[in-house]
Amino acid sequence: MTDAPVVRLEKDGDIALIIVNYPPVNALGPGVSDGIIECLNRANGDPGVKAMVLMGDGRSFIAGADIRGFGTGRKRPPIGSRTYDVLDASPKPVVAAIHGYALGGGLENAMACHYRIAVPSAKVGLPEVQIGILPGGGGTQRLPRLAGVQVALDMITSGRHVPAPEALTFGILDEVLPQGADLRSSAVAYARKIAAVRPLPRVRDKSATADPGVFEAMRKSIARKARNQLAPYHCIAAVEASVTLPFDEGIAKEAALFAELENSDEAKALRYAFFAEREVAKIPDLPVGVEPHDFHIPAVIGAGTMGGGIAMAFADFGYDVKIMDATRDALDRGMEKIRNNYATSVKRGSLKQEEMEKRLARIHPVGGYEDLRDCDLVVEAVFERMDVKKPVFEKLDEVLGPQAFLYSNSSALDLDELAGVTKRPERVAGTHFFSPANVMKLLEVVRPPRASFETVATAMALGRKIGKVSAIAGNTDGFVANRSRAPFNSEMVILLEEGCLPEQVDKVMVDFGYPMGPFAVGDLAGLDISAEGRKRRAAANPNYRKLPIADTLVEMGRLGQKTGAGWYRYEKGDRTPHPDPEVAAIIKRIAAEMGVPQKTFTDQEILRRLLFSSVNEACKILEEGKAYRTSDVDVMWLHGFGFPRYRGGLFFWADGIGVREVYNQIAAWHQQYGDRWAPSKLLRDLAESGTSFREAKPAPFV
Ligand code: 3H9
Repeated sequence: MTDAPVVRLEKDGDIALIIVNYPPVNALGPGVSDGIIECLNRANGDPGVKAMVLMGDGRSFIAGADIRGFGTGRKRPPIGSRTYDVLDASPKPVVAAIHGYALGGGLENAMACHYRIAVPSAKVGLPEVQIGILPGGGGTQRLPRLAGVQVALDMITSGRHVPAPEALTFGILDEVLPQGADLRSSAVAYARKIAAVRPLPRVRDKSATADPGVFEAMRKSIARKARNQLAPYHCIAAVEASVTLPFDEGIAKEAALFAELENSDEAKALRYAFFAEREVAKIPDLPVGVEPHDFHIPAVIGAGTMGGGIAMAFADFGYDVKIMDATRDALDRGMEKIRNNYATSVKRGSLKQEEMEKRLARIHPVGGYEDLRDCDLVVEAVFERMDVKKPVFEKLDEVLGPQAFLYSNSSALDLDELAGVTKRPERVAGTHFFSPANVMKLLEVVRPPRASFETVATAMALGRKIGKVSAIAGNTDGFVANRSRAPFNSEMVILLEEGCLPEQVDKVMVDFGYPMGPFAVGDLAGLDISAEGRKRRAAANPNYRKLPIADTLVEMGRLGQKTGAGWYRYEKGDRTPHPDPEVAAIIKRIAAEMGVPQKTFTDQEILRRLLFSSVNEACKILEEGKAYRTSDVDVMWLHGFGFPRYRGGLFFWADGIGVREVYNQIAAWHQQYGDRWAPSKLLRDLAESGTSFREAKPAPFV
């Protein structure tokens, strides 16, 4: 850190430039708002200055309030003396000159300026809802006045980043500069052009109008997504105030609603998730100087569901990618599926036909290994069996240049064993995508013991480049995500043996915040997938807890949606799950054969049986040194399994209950159910020492 001021005043003739310099993203950290006000006052007091420009150094304009300051009791200036008020009251015009991001408090400051110009690559937005709060710097009052109520509602309840050209059409920006124009000199010229214009155009002087039905309609339209949350509704209420109240009263209403949200459980969880997502990208023991390698010609081996999805993920982010399969037939079928997937997006309106063609053209089917010679990065996604994968790796090792990286999309197999068939085990690691691979955000990067840091860092960077959240996992059966989830998957079926029904369990989990219940998800994925894994584990471990109900459904050919029946039954051409009396009868029969006593369950018992089993397993993973941080597990659950973000993640949620209570319950179930509930040592240590999951120290990564 240097002693350079976080905001400085420069002059270019009769124009003053107020420049924020608070790396890395110019958040409104300590001293920034005060600095802006001080510079503004100096410029207003300088008779040689006709107008001002507000801009940011480095990569952004202003990325918003300093999120680390929320919930800390940090004092904020009262309404009337905030930057927004001082900008409003400025007798000389101020031009906000935007590059990078103008988000949250950044855009709110820009809207309190008299003019806004931006480079074409800039993005603006009010993403506060994503951290459980609302725009508290006048955004809910100024944006509807500037861009209209509907645009304001859409932007504020979604938090999306709006590209500058679109923001121009909304009226948020006054001008988007031509490509390549220099922002600083253009802003100075713009300021000179408007310096004498009076009255000063102030957003607060405009009015916002809307049909009152708009707000109710918005509440209805977000109801499903905003389940269990307060912030999206408070956002709507605040925007409504822009229509029903004078500006100053609207600001007071916004502040009151903001105060209700700042320390809510939802805001705390979402702030935690924000920082956990940034932490997960860091490899703590990465030696200084190790950089990820760039790749130019990626390839995917296997054109099945996973391989096709992975190839789409590359193509979606602008990469040309080769794709290969064992036979021409399989490859053709894979390409057909890819085309159909894109066509579905076009039909739904989420993709333009022209964009579909561009993406398809980036996916290059190739006939054999010879065609892969020039590839520098390969993701293997063939059938999940070691004896199928090994020959593929042998062949890749033989054909590809020595610098090429070989990654496997395995979801559970021993990658060290796989690496062992090559002469480059240091260049072999896992890139475990989640299905559908072009949609799901999580990329689990698996680090087998011989993989080099370059190999792991390159996989992490690969994820980032194709829009994924990359998280590192150790080489353990099921890695981190699936291994921590596995007990949940068993427990949900064991609950059926004890008297639950799939629809009852699903309802509890949907009420908790999952987009779908776990049984409905099972039907979507196909029940044969997990049956394969169970078979493999049962063969390897005589004490493996069998799940006769799940096995029976698979034996009956009830494989899920694809066969019209699984845990639920499905009408032809419809994905709605219907509870099935036949399943209820099977459950009853098997439970009786097993002699399991039947009981009724509360929602809380169901929830805890599922999630505590995973908390315990995740603790075992940490004590074995197979994950770096508890928060990494949370990120995996958010992006791999649809865990509700406003609950932070598995461990964050469990911390809300308390380590001691979690441990006591697990210990009690250990007594009742036996070994599968044996508490992990780490969990016991945490409970005994009163340490939270967040503060837990995992064993060194191995
Ligand atoms: C707000 O404005 C409230 C107001 O309405 C009124 C209040 C009264 N604060 O994401 P990156 C850190 S709420 C603190 O990797 P990128 C981040 O943790 C705010 N820190 O970069 C990371 O640190 P580290 C509304 C922040 O280029 C580093 O910067 N604004 C903040 O991939 C780099 O971040 C938002 O919600 C912050 N506001 O993406 C915007 N922002 O290196 C939140 C970033 O130690 N920010 N950091 O891990 C973002 O969405 C992305 O950071 C951004 C850049 C898109 C800007």
